[in-house]
Amino acid sequence: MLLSLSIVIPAFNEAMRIKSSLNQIRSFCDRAHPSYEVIVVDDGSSDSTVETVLEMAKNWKNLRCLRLENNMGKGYAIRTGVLKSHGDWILCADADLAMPIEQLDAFLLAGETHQVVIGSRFHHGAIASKPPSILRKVLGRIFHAYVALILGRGFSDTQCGFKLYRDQEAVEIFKRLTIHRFAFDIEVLYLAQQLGYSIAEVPVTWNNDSRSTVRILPDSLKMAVDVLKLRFRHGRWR
Ligand SMILES: Nc1nc2c(ncn2[C@@H]2O[C@H](COP(=O)(O)OP(=O)(O)O)[C@@H](O)[C@H]2O)c(=O)[nH]1
Ligand SMILES: [Mg+2]
Repeated sequence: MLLSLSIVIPAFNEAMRIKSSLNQIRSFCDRAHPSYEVIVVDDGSSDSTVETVLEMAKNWKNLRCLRLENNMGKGYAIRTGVLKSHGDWILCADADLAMPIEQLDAFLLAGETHQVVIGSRFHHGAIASKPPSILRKVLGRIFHAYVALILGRGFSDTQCGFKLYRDQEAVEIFKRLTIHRFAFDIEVLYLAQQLGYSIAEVPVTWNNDSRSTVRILPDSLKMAVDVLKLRFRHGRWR
């Protein structure tokens, strides 16, 4: 099967981490899925993310770099990449590639029967080969409990940065997206449900990267407010 795959990577000040992630993607895709494109969406970085990606693109025709003038948020960056992608399948992955790319094949398999496939770090069978710090673990649990309280127990992990979509369904979801920062993942799941798509949760193996771009206090507060907005707009999970 000739598979056409787009990998969308949102990147905000990722000059230090993105090269190694892109190299891993390149060696895997060249071998396993040669019909692919990688779209890095620079989210108004102030470091040398763009230069790093453009340098790699010089001898890698599958790599493209889209640039947002100002920092718009992870959700907006992904939306930009998804709406510019050409693949039949779209994988959205974080720049640190905490979920190794080799798991893509399990996601594609689940994609044969579901339109949206989301990674889960907390589903039975998930493995943290490099576990997060206690602080990140506690904050993750608090956020998960908060989402369950406000929206109901819909999904085991809404925030995993590894999600696969079929192309048309991804466009339908992302063109409706209104939440542009980290809580966008939750709106994606609402939209997928409303559009009648089936969603698979696939346990992932993940290596926590302690270098996060997330600013714990301001980003968490913004997320909490956005979850409330979604609750009042759409009600609880179905
Ligand atoms: N913090 C932050 N990350 C962004 C933004 N826009 C895009 N991103 C990307 O979103 C992803 C977040 O992943 P990461 O920093 O590893 O977060 P964590 O794994 O939840 O700690 C990375 O690929 C970032 O580069 C933004 O405005 N803020
Ligand atoms: Mg990360």
